[in-house]
Amino acid sequence: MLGDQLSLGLHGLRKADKGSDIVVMAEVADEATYVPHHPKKIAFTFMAMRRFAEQLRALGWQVCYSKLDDPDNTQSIGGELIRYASGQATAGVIATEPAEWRLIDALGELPLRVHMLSDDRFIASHADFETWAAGRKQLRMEYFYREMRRKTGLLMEGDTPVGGKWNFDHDNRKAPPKGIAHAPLTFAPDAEVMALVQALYGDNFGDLQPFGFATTTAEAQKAFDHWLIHGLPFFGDYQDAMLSDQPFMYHAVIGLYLNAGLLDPRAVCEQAEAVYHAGAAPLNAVEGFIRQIIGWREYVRGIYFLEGRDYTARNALAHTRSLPPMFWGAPTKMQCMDQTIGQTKREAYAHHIQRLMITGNFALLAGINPAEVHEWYLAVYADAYEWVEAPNVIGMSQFADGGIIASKPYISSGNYIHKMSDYCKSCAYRVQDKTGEKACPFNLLYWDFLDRHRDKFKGNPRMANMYRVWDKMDAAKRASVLNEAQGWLAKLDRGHSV
Ligand code: FAD
Ligand code: DLZ
Ligand code: SF4
Repeated sequence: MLGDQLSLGLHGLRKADKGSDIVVMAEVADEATYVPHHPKKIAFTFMAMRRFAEQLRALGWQVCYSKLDDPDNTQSIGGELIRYASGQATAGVIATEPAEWRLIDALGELPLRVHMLSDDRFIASHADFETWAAGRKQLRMEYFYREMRRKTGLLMEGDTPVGGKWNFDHDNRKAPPKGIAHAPLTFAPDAEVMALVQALYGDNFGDLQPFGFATTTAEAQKAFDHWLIHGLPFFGDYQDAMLSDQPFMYHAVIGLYLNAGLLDPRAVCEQAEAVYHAGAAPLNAVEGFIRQIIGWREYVRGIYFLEGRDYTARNALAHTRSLPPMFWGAPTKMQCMDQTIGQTKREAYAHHIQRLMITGNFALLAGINPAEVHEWYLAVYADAYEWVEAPNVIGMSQFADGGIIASKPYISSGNYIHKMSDYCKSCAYRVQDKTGEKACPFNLLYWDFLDRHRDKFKGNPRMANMYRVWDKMDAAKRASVLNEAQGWLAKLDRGHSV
């Protein structure tokens, strides 16, 4: 059982026999170092694995558990399976399909008989997604989502969606509120794991202390119950809003629990639906939340497996700039980037709009190599696993898949950031300046991006308006925008603090 398979209902456990099978769980350097994970993410994984192993033992399972610093640990999943198998003269391995190509391939190459079972914690199987995708020109999430609503019956009245509409996103773009209360519940960490992670991975980007994530299903459920009361009612309205020093806004902060297996996607949706039926949260909030899980989460998994192993290497816009040091905490004068990266370092968390419209938007506009962007996102968030991170980064955020997920690039000038946040108020740059020394870099880079990629996007009807505005601009102004953008990027490349 892998570190993201911590579910008592896991397919592999259901098929195993308590009397004769042994559960193998292993903390290994291979998994802890395939990217420089945030120390909070490694600590969360090891604590949750250890507590899950205890739970299994209490239920009567025999568990072979490798701690990272066990002297005999071979430091790879395959190595540990072989080591335990040789001690037991076993016939083979029962595995639940790993969520990532790298480990699927590693298990396939083992000199052991591996019986691979589907991961049926997801609502759509690989076959379901392939059937849905077959013959479609465009794989739009919205249509997939409707199928998932029908399949689960969530927020349905017979064949029709509750409230008469499938999607209430239109109501979910309110500017940030004043003062905000929701913060996730926190829990006590395991001291032994904290010391281990500090000693081995304390130099990775990210603060290990203070650590407050839930590490069992019971704790994660408590955190979620708390959010259902205090966060869900406002989740829809302020889903896209950002405020300085408010890292969580009204978001659920459950991605890490769902992805590790501590919470079940259907169950959390059913609980949110019950809150709606009890009249304690509005439909736009509850529909929005359910859509993220049975829509987006299932959809990106479908795309990851449909598109295959080379997906993470795609670079449709041929972007080659290196990821600037500010992503690893070097100072920046851009308040929006400073806030988003700062909280990422502290919390191993940023919410969706920060990931998409601040750091992602910046990387795309600046033409950063998507492979480097992908590695960064995979490393820094506690909920990051390749199957969900890569489609969001390579596809949705960087348009590096050429438009499989996004019908147009998610780009914006400073104006959008100003509308949705309070960041610009305390920034060294001026969001209203389009050119000049203090011009917001997002303003310069936005036009530079559109101009650079005109051939690619000029025919896209959803972008026609952007090009019309650009083309109407005075020629001298356009030249100075492009000139200043180049100057700004040159400073970035020279390692200046920008
Ligand atoms: P909430 O906003 O409260 O939403 C509830 C749940 O819905 C999330 O926990 C998540 O399970 C699901 N969800 C919401 N949006 C998405 C989405 N676009 N794709 C898949 N599931 C979604 N999510 C990850 O789980 N792991 C990642 O590594 C990851 N990387 C991302 C990178 C980029 C560039 C972008 C734009 C998005 C990424 N997401 C990722 C999606 C989303 O941002 C996170 O799931 C969300 O921010 C997690 O915080 P939360 O639990 O508070 O979510
Ligand atoms: C993320 C992670 C980390 C940091 N460490 C381990 C580990 O030591 N052992 C393990 O089984 N799983 C770990 N994981 C989760 C795996 O990397 C995850 O299962 C794969 O990336 C597949 O999604
Ligand atoms: Fe970000 Fe520009 Fe606003 Fe500064 S002015 S916070 S760089 S959008």
